[in-house]
Amino acid sequence: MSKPPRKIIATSALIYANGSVHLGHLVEYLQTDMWVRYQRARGNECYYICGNDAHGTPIMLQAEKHGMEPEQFIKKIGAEQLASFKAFEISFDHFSTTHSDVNRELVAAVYQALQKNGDIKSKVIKQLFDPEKQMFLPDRFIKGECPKCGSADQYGDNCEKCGATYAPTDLKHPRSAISGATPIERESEHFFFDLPKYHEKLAEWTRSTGRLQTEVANKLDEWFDSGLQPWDISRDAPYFGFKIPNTTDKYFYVWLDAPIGYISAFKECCKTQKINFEEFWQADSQTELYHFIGKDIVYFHALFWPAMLMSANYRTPTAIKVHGMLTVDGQKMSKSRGTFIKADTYLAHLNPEYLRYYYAAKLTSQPTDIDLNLGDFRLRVNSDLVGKVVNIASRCAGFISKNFGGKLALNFQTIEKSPLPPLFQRGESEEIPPLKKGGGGDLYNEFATAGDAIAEHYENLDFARAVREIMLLADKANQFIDAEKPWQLIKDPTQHARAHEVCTLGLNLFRILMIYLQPILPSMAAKVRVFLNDELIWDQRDQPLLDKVINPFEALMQRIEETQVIAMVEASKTDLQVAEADKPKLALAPTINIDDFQKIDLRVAKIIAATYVEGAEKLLQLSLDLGGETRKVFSGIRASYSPQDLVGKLTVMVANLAPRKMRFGVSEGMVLAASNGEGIYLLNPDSGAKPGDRVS
Ligand code: 2FM
Ligand code: ZN
Repeated sequence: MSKPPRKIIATSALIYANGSVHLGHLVEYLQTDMWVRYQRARGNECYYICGNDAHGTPIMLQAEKHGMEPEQFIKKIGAEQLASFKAFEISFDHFSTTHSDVNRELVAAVYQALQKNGDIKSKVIKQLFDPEKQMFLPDRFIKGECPKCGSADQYGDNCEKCGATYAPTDLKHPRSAISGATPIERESEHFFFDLPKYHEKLAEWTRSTGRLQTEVANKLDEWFDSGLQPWDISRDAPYFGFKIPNTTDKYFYVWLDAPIGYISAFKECCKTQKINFEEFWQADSQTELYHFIGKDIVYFHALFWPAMLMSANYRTPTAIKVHGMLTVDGQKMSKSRGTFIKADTYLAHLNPEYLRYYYAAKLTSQPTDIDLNLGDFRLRVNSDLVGKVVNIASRCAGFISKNFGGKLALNFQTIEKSPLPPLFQRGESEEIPPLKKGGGGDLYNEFATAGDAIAEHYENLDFARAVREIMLLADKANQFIDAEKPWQLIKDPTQHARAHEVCTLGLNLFRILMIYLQPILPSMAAKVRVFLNDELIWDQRDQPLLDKVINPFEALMQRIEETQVIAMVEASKTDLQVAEADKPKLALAPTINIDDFQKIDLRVAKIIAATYVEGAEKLLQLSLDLGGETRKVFSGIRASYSPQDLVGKLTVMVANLAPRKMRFGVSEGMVLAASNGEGIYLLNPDSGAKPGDRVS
């Protein structure tokens, strides 16, 4: 007896409603979509639930900049985002927004439950306030000098140069990134969720089987070890969000209402699809819930969220599936290099299924970063999809339509090495006979049985392995056609029957490959369904198509030309210019005089060695030749540079900075680099400068 269908909800992280979908978002959304499509193909009841994350200060400010009310702004952005996702064939069952009535109600209900449990405490805290803009400033909207290393222009929560983390009130010479005003400290009452109360339960939860990838669970242990802190869940007006019941000017912090958005989006979906909501969300639910997220938001999903669900007596996620970040050509996406590619820019130049395939070929079950190498992308898609998979069909289809009236053969009999009873002879009420050894039947059988391993790889999110297996099969199908040479058989009238069977088997092998590839390539699969007059059902892969009329073959996929990729990169650079024109001017630091400046001894330095620093995600250690003297300096440039790229380069350093003791050793100076949120760029003197030269 076959197992009853599993009941599953899968979600991707709700996208902030203030920007366009880009190729980074698509790693996660495509991963989720391919997994969901696989589940559906296996007959499971799987709902893909998503929406946008509409609240918070950045969205409020962005709406203001566009002269719109936030409600109007998020609607416009939400519609654009949904259109981009749809164009990439992402098959949401429902796409909602956290700014919905259903969510407002549910957030209030959850909050009430937390309060009832005694999990909400209030406390007066000090925060930086922008006296000009009349608002409290989130950490990201405060800039100033790093309290540890003195680097200018650092955010309120951490320093990109030395990697230190701190409170915004620790910044030296802080200023508001919104108005440029010097912020003042102000007190305000905030509400806190008692996260430490859930320490034990969460530690057990995160370590239970299958819940988290090992690497993620290990990272969580670090947080458990350093002690969980009460979580600040309120924000003061002005704020775009839901007002906290029984307060006049307090709002829920966006990260409280965002994950509850998963539940409310599902609730909306239940209305239209007649699903039993309680069955999926009650505390003892037997259904499955999976959140697909990036590694940057693990803290929220694996700690705050389950704790909130425990407190409010809802079920917790079955597992959290964490993926790595996207790099393009080995580096963080960069607007200036044209590798910060928006979904719509990509779509103007390339077929979405190319990217679906390439990501699938790279995605594993591990939260490691994945690289979109644009050269490899083109070669791989051309070679695998066009050169291998589509090639099988195009080599066989023509003969079937020209020579056999578009009808597939009755069996693969003549392909057998010895005279054997017909295989797969399809009679009205006949059972399909068992497959025989040593011929076409064997090959068919091998393709059909490979589905079990491929299924397991899909289930485990090891898409790269599934793709590898599928391509090995595609190679075998092509070798079979190479060996049989139907183009020669067809010239010899005594070999016509054999040519018919070879092409029939070729197309049947192609059909199995497309059954396997369908979660990755839904639109190509739709064309194949029409071509083969077949529904491409996973569980029918062991029943070949025989003695059946198929339709004329039409092109399934074009090769990628290099010019298309170049055009996409160029167009992405233009996107940048438009975005730059839209940016507010940077608020400058207070004026200094020449004497202040001359206190800084800037020197040309040559990088003679560069190494990773164990345990420091952002740092590299550089050895610098200062013209007769060597300095060792830690620099927060790891996100943008690999050690091997740096050795031999000239740069500029602050040579008279007092040595600073850091967690990893002493830093004897600082190198100069520009940073703009998407990358860090070391300064290089023009050619001719020598180590030790003074910069003034
Ligand atoms: O990090 C982000 O992009 C968030 N908007 C994800 C929210 S996921 C969920 F909690 F809503
Ligand atoms: Zn610093």
